[in-house]
Amino acid sequence: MEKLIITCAITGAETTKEVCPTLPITPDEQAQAAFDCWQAGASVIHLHVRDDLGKPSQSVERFEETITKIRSKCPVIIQISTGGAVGDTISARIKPLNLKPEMASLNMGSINFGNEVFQNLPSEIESIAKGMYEKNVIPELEIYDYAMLEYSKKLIQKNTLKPPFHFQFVLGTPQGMTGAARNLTWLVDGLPENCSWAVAGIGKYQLPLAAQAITMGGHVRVGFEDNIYWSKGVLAESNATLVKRIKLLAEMLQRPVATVDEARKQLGLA
Ligand code: KMH
Ligand code: ZN
Repeated sequence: MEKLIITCAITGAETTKEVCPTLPITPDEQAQAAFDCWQAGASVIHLHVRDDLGKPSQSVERFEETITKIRSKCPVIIQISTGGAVGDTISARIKPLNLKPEMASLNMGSINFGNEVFQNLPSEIESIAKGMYEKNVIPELEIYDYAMLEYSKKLIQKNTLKPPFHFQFVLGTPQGMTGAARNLTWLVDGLPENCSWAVAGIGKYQLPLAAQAITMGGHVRVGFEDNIYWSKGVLAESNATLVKRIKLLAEMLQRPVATVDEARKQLGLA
């Protein structure tokens, strides 16, 4: 098995300070959180930013400021979000790609999200992918259900998606596939050859899916974007504590954790 890559999605677009008082939202808070997560064992930071009011934003300037601050503290791989928040226009969502981050998320289909639709039309997906490759940004393919995996494989066949292929299964969103163990097994069985994969379990699914991925050879995403709890009804102190727990779990299961350089190599970024 490859060494375990731990990603932390430190902020997201939906989590609020009201429900999670230690949520990092300013560039300084996010840089400190990224540093703490890196020290705890994370090699990738999945990044959304917020405006001065704490609202989700795709502002290039805010991304630039935050990335510069993270960079000054630690060498983590920064993966920016092109998903943004539900309702953001595609043009707003792709603007931060101009900063040419090492990686960015690429959402492979539409899904109900609360009472709204997180819309990703095929033409939009293909054009975002094209824009990423032009800027040498490696996509992480965000998969919320099996159809999105099948669609990704069609795009691989068409050469619209090019290697390296890294999939992220996001399981347990309210209207998406649940984080039942069999769902992850089924998705992994359907992967194309020569790819890597990770799982982001939402809420109560974060920990069990992480354990499953560690034993199946996948990688793991944790963080306040997906889950704010340490255990039922008990808030996690910080993103870093969630990362640390995965590192401990991996050590107990005898799966070595990747450094940033090792993660970069495994993901084909170098
Ligand atoms: N905020 C969600 C609607 C991504 O980062 O690419 C989408 C999301 C996925 O968070
Ligand atoms: Zn995200």
